[in-house]
Amino acid sequence: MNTAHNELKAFLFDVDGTLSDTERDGHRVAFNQAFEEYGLDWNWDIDTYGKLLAVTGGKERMKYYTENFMDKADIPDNIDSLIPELHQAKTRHYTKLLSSGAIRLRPGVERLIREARDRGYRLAIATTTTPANVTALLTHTLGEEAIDWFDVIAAGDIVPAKKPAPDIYDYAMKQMGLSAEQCIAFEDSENGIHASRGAELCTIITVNGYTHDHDFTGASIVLDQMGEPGQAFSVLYGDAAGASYLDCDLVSKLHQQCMQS
Ligand code: XBP
Ligand code: MG
Repeated sequence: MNTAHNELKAFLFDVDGTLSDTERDGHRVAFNQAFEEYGLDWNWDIDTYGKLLAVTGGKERMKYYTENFMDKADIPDNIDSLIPELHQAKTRHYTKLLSSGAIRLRPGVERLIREARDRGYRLAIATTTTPANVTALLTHTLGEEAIDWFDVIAAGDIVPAKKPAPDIYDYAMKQMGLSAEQCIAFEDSENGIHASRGAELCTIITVNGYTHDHDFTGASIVLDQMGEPGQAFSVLYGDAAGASYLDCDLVSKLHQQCMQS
């Protein structure tokens, strides 16, 4: 039974991999465009990028690449000043890609967000990516007005410790004046669920091509997608109570179960 203290009030969404499959054909492509612009012969193929996703944050990912995938002798001397420059270029390429409309939302995301709004749930974003990327994605998929649907867009360097640290979720909840019991998180990756569970949030997972083998211990449910009427999700872990797509009723049921466990 819900009390005011643990009544579900807000949906907190991760962005990359959860709202949209941005990594392989979005961020990866933009990184490679930035490398080319700067005359570097670095090229992140699809498999290599999967390994690099172990580290969240674009600047952090580039540093990790130089330290773990390159010969020391090949690392440019000015790497510490080069990475922020490369990252600015990458953000420019990425937001341009989004403005072309090439990156869409995953199935069920727009429907769930609209239903949540209609039913009075509050919305927030908790992501590692740069704020400009979130704005561009929301604007080019849901429209300009969608930015205002979210109480908080917690993103990028606003907290120093990125996912898997829980800080970005803690920040978003603090801004909203809500406790973890009053929120539920939507994630797609192991780093993501570490962050959300670390912030004591019940968590719904939708996996993608890069994350289907991740460890999602602690998830309320693991799905292949949110699904739509007529486009059923597959349940990889958990109990969907007979539903074939994720709607607010199922989110609320999963939250209640999680509160009782
Ligand atoms: C997202 C990320 C980000 C993006 C790149 O992780 O790891 O680093 O790939 O974004 P999550 P920036 O979905 O767990 O938040 O280049 O803007 O940092
Ligand atoms: Mg993610």
